[in-house]
Formats: sequence, C-alpha cells, structure tokens
Amino acid sequence: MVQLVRISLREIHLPLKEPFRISSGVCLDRRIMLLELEDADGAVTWSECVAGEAPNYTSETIDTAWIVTTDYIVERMMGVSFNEPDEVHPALELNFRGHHMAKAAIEMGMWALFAEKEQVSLAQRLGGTRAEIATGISLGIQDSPAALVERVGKALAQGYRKVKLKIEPGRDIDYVRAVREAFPDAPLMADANNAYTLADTSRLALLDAFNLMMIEQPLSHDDLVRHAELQRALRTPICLDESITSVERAEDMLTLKSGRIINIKPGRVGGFQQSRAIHDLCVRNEIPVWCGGMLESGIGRAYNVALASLAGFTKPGDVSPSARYWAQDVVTPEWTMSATGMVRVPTDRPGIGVTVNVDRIDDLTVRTEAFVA
Ligand code: OSB
Ligand code: MG
Repeated sequence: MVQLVRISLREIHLPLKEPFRISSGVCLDRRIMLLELEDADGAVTWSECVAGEAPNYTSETIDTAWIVTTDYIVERMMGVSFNEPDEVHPALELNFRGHHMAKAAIEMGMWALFAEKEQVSLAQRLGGTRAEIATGISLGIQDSPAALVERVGKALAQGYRKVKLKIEPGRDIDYVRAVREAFPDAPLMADANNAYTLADTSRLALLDAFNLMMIEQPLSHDDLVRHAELQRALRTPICLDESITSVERAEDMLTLKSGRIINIKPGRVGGFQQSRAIHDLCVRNEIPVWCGGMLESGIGRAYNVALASLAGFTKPGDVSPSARYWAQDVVTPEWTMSATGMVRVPTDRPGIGVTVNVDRIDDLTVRTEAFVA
C-alpha cells in the first residue's frame, strides 16, 4: 500500500550541451519540474514531468503542469491509500480531462514508491524482462546536409543502434538522401513532428527511396484519419508519437490503420498504467513499440529505461546516455551506453535504480512548493 504524506515540487534549469531543433521549435535550456514524493512509512522517491518549456509538442508546458499539480492533483493524491499502482491512473482521470504529463509525473512516481516499498526495481515492478535496452539517438535539425552527415557518423561510431533525423519541409529529402548515401546500411528513421499535410504526400513518398525504418508523426498532432490515408500511399511504415495519447487512441490507430509502429512516451499517455496497456495491445497485434524521449534528466530517464525493459519494446528507444544531453546529470551513476549501443537496466537495487544528487538539484533549483498531509 502507498499513501502520500508529502509532495514537493521543484523547477530546475538544466542547459543542454547543444540546442535541439525540431520542426515546431528549438530548445536550448530545459526547465524541468521534478517531484519528490514521500509515503506514510517514510519511503521517498523522485519523479520528473516531461512537459516542455513551450506548448509546441502537446498543449502542456512546465507552467501548466505546475498549476495543475498544485491546484488539482495534490488534493486527489495526498493521504489516499492505493493498494496497487494501477489504481492511480483511474483516480486521476475521473472528471479530470487532459494534462497527461502532469498526471504521469505523479503516477509514475507512485509506481516507483511501490517498487521501493516492495524492495524490487522499478523495471521488475513493471514486469520488465530485459537486462539491457537497445539505444537510438534523436538528432535535431542541422544547418546543412553535410552537418547532419557528420553528426550521424559520430553517432554510429558511438554504437547507437538507430539514428532518428528530425525533418521539416525543405530540410528533408536532401538531408535524408545525403545521410543515406554516406551510410548505406545504417538503421535510419525520420521524425517530422507534424510539419506536413496530405498535400505533401508525393514529397513524403520520395522518402520511400531511402529505406527508412519508419517515419514518425508526419501529420497533425492529433490526427489519425489522414495518417491512414498517407500510410496507404507510403511504403515506409508510419510511427505515431503525438497522436497516441491513450490506449483507446492506439486501438483507433489499429482500426483505422493510421500507422504500423508506436513510440510510447509515458508522459504523453498519462503514465505507466496506460503505457503498459498500449504495450500489451501492440504485442497482441504484432505492432512494434519503442520508448520515446523528451530530453529528460537522469530521473525521467530512469523511468524510460525501466519501461523499455518490457518484452514488447523491440526497437531501439530514444534513450541516450546522460552525456548526450548534459555536462553533468542530476543522478549518480550517470546513464551510460556501451560501445554496442546498449543501456543497462538497473535491477540490483529497489526503485528507480540511480541515486538522485540532491545537492546538484539544489544548485539548479529556481522554484519550490511543498505540500504535507
Ligand atoms: O518528437 O520525439 C519527439 C524531444 C522533444 C519533443 C519531441 C521529441 C523529442 C525527441 C527527443 O525526439 C528524444 C530524446 O529525448 O533524446
Ligand atoms: Mg516524435
């Protein structure tokens, strides 16, 4: 049983090593909301909200997540006894629309608290079976095809098992072609973050020539119907990211044939209960899934690594090691990747598997708010 007696919010500022540009915006410095959760028996854990600085991925931002947490989530969670972590998601959904990233931060933290109290790793508590997970890198839009080719070469030399190229109209065909010509056999994919419409179908069909593993979310962030029409015109599998906000939306994707692969981000779908339901649905229907990323600190990364240890995560995730993002992470040990592109799943200790460096977090903190039962 888990019963929260303290919920502490923090905002930290963590500068990225290099700007990350996608079709809908650019990020230089992460503003991250962290939660510290304490249970009635004294167990403590940390979790991370993946909402960004601007509403260019979903409608949420760190500031909406902060308000929604303090004004609505705390009162639903504080002092309430939960017998199973699966009970948290329905409790947060009742007469409470949207705000999946804010809800997921506490829901996933509850899974970690159950793991702590039951003395198992978060991965084990979720039902994960992999000892290590295959890792891909997501490369932001570069200034030229040549610059992108250079970045891809470095990533492949580091051992990454998948390279995702961010694209947008005008920085797409020439960029992907240059990379494919330089690396004929590399496992490549593209992610458009909603930058196209059906009017671009013939342009997107040009990407079929480059043997991409998939093209992620070419059309609108909440679309399923048009993606189905586009998928009928493409040989390359469509992978949905933004459009899959719940297990029901994943069911709709299957019904409509809007795509053939799903990128699961637990924050986008409201947490681990929904992530597991989508995973199970996809396993039953032979749809590959992989774990997406949201430029998380080492805390959020722990949750992604644990999720990606589930058996159905058969493609490399956007779960790069700490050094890809930060000069110094907020956890010890930092997340590392082997020369063959694998990240180890920590199962030798209870909970999230890394130590949160509270001194470092204190240095980075710009805002706090705490609630006690
Ligand atoms: O579309 O997958 C995306 C980062 C921010 C917002 C959206 C996306 C991404 C990434 C980053 O691709 C992946 C990572 O965390 O390394
Ligand atoms: Mg994406």
